[in-house]
Amino acid sequence: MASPGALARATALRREIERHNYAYYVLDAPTIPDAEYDRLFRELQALEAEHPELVTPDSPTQRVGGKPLDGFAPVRHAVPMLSIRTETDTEASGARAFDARVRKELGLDETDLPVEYAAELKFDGLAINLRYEHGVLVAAATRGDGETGEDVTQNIRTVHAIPLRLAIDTPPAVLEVRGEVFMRRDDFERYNERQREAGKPTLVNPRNGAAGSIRQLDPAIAAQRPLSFFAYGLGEVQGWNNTPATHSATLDALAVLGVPVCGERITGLGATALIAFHDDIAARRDQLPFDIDGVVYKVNRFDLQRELGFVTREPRWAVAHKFPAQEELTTVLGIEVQVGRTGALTPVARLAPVFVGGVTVTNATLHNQDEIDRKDVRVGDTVIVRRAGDVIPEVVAVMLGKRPDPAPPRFNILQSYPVCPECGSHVVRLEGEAAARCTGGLYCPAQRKQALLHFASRRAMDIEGLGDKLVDQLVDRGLVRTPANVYKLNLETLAGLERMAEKSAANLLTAIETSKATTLARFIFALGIRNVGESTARDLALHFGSLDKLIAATEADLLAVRDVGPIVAQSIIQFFAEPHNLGVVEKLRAAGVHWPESTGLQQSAGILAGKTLVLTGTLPTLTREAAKEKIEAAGGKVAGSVSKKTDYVVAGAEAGSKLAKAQELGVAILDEARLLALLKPNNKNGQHALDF
Ligand code: 5U1
Repeated sequence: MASPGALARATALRREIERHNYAYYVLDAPTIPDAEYDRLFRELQALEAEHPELVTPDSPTQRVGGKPLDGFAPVRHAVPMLSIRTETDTEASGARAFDARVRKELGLDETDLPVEYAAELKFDGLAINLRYEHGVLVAAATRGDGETGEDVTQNIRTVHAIPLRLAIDTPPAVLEVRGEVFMRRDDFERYNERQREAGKPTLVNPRNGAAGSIRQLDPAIAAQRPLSFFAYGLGEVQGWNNTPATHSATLDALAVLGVPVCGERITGLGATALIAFHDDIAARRDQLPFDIDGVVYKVNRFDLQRELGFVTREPRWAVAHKFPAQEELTTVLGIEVQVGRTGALTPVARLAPVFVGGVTVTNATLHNQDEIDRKDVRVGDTVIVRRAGDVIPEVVAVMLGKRPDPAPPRFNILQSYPVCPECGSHVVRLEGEAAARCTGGLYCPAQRKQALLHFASRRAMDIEGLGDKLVDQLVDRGLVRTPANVYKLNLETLAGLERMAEKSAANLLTAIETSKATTLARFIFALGIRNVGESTARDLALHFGSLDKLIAATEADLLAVRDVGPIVAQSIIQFFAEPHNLGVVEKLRAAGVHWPESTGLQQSAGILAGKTLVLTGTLPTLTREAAKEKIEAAGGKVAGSVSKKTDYVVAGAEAGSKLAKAQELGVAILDEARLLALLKPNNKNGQHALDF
């Protein structure tokens, strides 16, 4: 038997955890760190494990999901769960028609005042009835046929936004709350991302995510799905003091009880208020954190609702005013690719025209090969296509049951597009990358603007004044096709461009001229080879010393360069394997772009291979970092302390105990000049400092 202290502690923990739950899941404003929440939760779990008699149905520990079920038990609703009439006219006239019907039924004419309405969102999820007895959630059921639903209490308990106990000291004997369980878009995306990473099945859309989770026989699975809830009405009510007289006041009262209620709602007079709400929400629909398929208008006063009554299972006092659907069915006529600014090939489904999200859609993105494989999209398939606002339409899922027989072949980007449809360069897919890419870099028209901007950027060829507005004009007017054309620009051409005064044109020409004298590292970086950033370009320049050596390098040669791995090596090889890219490089050289070349480090590469050096004291010109870089580039290793294994100690001013130790052990000692001489490229035969 639990002590009064244990009981009090369990009660206090429950209250506190539910308070944090409400702040986190309903208000979206966490009040304590996750670790602290976990600590409270674990304390309650431990208490309940020790004293099982302390477990209550409203304990937060009951949210984790119990045993799998064989099926859902039928539940007869105490008050039928009605459906709502849908106004299919998505224009303002839809709201006017509803107002006109209500006024007619209430016997109002033009001389009477406008009717007061409550307007709210039509959530895209699953309708649920929550039954609270004496403030505790005792049952939850789906709508079913309106008379009888399914008992989904176990799964509903896992929805953290739904209170297990109402926040009221003297609760009604019975309070049934009706509303919608749904999944926020960000939760849906995050969930799917995690599933993809784990190689597990993803959810088709947030609505299916919500409905599928609640109708999941294993509550433990439902518990992993991030669901939300908003209330929009009542079922059976017994013993509720001060029952509100209007719909809007009811929702306000539910919010006070801790039940989530959506803030996007208004009360207003007549059709004008309804139309304003409809248009406002339609304009912001895509910015809402969850999907809706329209708005709902309700006569606000309950006495008028009662007067209006029902037709079959639909009340006369409410209507759902739909927005254009965001998902429709259509067929895939073909699959093509679009080449993006970075050379990525995005597969696009060509669709039989379909009206969705307010426009006619004929194309939808398929993202990449992995997505095509995951959804198994094939030409001829019937697919669900989705368009939400400005978002590019996408193929959500294939209706496999409607696949033609015999089944069309799978689509493979590399097989269908071995070369880029824009420039004819080879298409490759590098290991670890989702996208297939065109290797045409500098030459590919689709990548032209991006390639030019990168080429001219400060850390590349540093052509001041060649920014995006100018690049747009130069490329759009066909004046520049590749970076080599930049060196052919003249004053007359430039001065003819928009917003280009003669002075700016002259400055740009000077910048172009100055950029011709560059370094090999900058030039390599400017080429925009995939995976070759500034520091890799520097390493490559240092290692090879000349562009021709880099162009001729094999994979093994490239792998010998510091920090170059197989992916970078492949990118470089593929870039120079493309004759178009070599052509541009040659034209740049012919235009006068030049840099000092050297024999590179690769001849002396390994001059310090296997050698361990220790740096001590202050060197006259080199920083410690610079000295370390040079030693490592020559294959040497820099250690922190001197031992018998040390090959050289490089000593500068105020060298201390390390120098003494080197002398004691007879380790060779170098100064900076000797180190540099050792590392010089013309120290061809690898003469070591000891031989000086
Ligand atoms: N917001 C909201 N959604 N919704 C759906 N209110 C609302 N009311 C409904 C339904 C089916 O039905 C009542 C009008 C009975």
